[in-house]
Amino acid sequence: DFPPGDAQYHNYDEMNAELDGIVKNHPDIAAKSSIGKSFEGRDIPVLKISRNVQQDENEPEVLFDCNQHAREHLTTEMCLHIAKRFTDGYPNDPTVKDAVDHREIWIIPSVNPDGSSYDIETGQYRGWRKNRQDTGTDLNRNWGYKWGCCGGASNDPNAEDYRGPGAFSAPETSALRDFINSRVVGGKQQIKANIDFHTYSELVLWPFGWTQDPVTDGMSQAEHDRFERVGKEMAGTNGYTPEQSSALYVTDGDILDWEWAQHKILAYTFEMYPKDSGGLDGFYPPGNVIDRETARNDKAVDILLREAGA
Ligand code: 0X9
Ligand code: CA
Ligand code: ZN
Repeated sequence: DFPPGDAQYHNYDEMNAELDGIVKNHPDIAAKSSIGKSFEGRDIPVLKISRNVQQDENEPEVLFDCNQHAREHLTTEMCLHIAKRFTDGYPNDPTVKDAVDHREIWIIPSVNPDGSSYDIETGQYRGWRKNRQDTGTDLNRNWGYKWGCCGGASNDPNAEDYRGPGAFSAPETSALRDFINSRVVGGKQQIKANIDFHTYSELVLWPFGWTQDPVTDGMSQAEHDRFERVGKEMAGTNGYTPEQSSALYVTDGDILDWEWAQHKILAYTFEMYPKDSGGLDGFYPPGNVIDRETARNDKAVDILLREAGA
C-alpha cells in the first residue's frame, strides 16, 4: 500500500470505494461502469456524470482520464477530485451545475490499475511506469496512430518507453480505444474534448507529438491555432507552461495523436505538479499537496468543458 505519509492517496480498492460512494450519494447524476479489464483482470472503472445520467442525451461529452503511467498517482487523485467536485458541487456551484446539466462527463481515474497497484505493493515505491504485461508496455506509446513511426518510442521490451509488439497490444489501451470508439453515435464522435493527466513538470501539451511541425497532414493552421489558444488560456489559470507536446520530446503512439487524428477530439495532456524535481522523487509528492494541486486545475477543467460546446 502507500507509505504512511501518503495515506491520503487512493489505492485501487479505495478508488472504487470512492466512486461507489459518489454514485450512492448522487444516483441521479453519477453512474459507474467498466470499460474493460486490465492485463491482470482488474476492471477499469469509468464514472459518467450528467443530469439524467441514465440517458444518452445529445450533449457534448468530455473525457478526463488519469494514470496511464503507474507511478503518476497524483493523477488518480485529480480524476477523483473532478468526480467529487461535479457531484458534491451540484447544484450549489453554478459553473458545476451548468456543466452537469449541459455536458456528459466521463472520468477514468486509473487507466493502468495493475501498474499502479504493483508500484505500491511492497509499501515502498518501485518507480514503475508501464503496465504489467510481460516486461511491461508503456501505454502512452501503444496507441495506433503512427505507432512506432518516428523514433519516439522504443522497441526494446526492457525500455521505459517500450511501445509493445503492436499497436493496441495492451488490454488497457485497447479498452480505452474501444470506449472512445463506442462514443461515435449516429456517425458522430460525441466526445469533443479530453484531458489526459500525467505527472510531472507543470505543462499543458497538445498534439501532434510525432512531429515538431505545428501544421501538418491532419493538423491545419486553424486547428493548431485553436489548440494553442485554448491551451494557453488553460495554462493562464494554473501557471503551467503551454506548448506542443513534441516541444517536450517527440513521441509516437501517444493518446493525443490518436484521439485527434482518429476522432478530432480536442485533447490535451497535463503534466501536473511538481515543476521540477530531480528524477523519481517528482512522482511522489506527499499526500498533503493533493488538495491544492488538484484544485489548481479547476478553472482549466471548466475552460475545457466550455470549449467542448464550441
Ligand atoms: O512521455 C509521456 O508519455 C508523457 N510524459 S511523462 O513524464 N508523464 O511520461 C508526455 C507525453 C506527451 N507527448 C509528447 N511529449 N509527445
Ligand atoms: Ca451523448
Ligand atoms: Zn505520464
